[in-house]
Amino acid sequence: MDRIKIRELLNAKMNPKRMEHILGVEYTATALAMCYEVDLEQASLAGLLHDCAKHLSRDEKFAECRRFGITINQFEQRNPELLHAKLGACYAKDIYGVEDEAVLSAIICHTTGKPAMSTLDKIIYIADYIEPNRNKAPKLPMLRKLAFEDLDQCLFIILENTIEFLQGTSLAIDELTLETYEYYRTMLKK
Ligand code: DGI
Ligand code: FE
Ligand code: FE
Repeated sequence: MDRIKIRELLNAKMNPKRMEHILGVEYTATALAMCYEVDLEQASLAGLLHDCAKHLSRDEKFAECRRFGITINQFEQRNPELLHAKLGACYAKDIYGVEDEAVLSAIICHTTGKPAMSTLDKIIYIADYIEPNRNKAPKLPMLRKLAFEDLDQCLFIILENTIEFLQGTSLAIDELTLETYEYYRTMLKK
C-alpha cells in the first residue's frame, strides 16, 4: 500500500492528536534518514505505522495478541501498553501490506529499543521521542539538535531519560529496555 493510502486509513482510525504525533514521527524520521543516508521510503513507512495499534484498548490488545500468536511476557502482562509495538508490526504487515523486515523491526523495537539496533531502528526510536508535538520530556531542545549530530549519543540519553522517568512511576521497566541501555552504555564507553 502506498503512503497516501496509509495516511488516509490512519486518519480515519486515529484521534487528531495521535494523528499529529504519527505525522510528526514520519517527517522527523524522514529528515533523520536524509541525514544518515537511510532509505526515505522505509523511514516514512515505519514512522507512519509505528503506533498503528496504539488505539486498541487493553482487552483488544490481549485479544489481538492471541489472534496473531504473540506470546505475552511478564512485563507486557503488567503493562499491556507495551504490546502496541509488536501488534503494530503485525498490523503493518496484515492491514497495510508491509513486507520489508527492516520496517517491521523498527516498529517492533520503537518502545523498548533493543541491543544492536539498525540505523532505521534508531531513527524511529529517536523520532518518536523528539518529534515536534512532544513537549514533556527533559532536554528536548538539546536532543533535537544531537539527533542530527550523533545518533548513538542521542539514543543513549533518551534511554537514560526513559529509565529515569519509569523509575519515578509504578511501571515495571521492561528487561529489553534495560538490556538496550546496558548495551549502548558499554558500547559508548569504548
Ligand atoms: O507510543 P508513544 O506514546 O508514541 O511512545 P512509546 O511507544 O515510546 O511509548 C511510550 C511509553 O512507553 C512511555 O510512557 C514510557 C513507556 N515505556 C518505555 N519503555 C518502557 C515503558 N514502559 C514500561 N513499563 N517499561 C518499559 O521498559
Ligand atoms: Fe509507540
Ligand atoms: Fe509514537
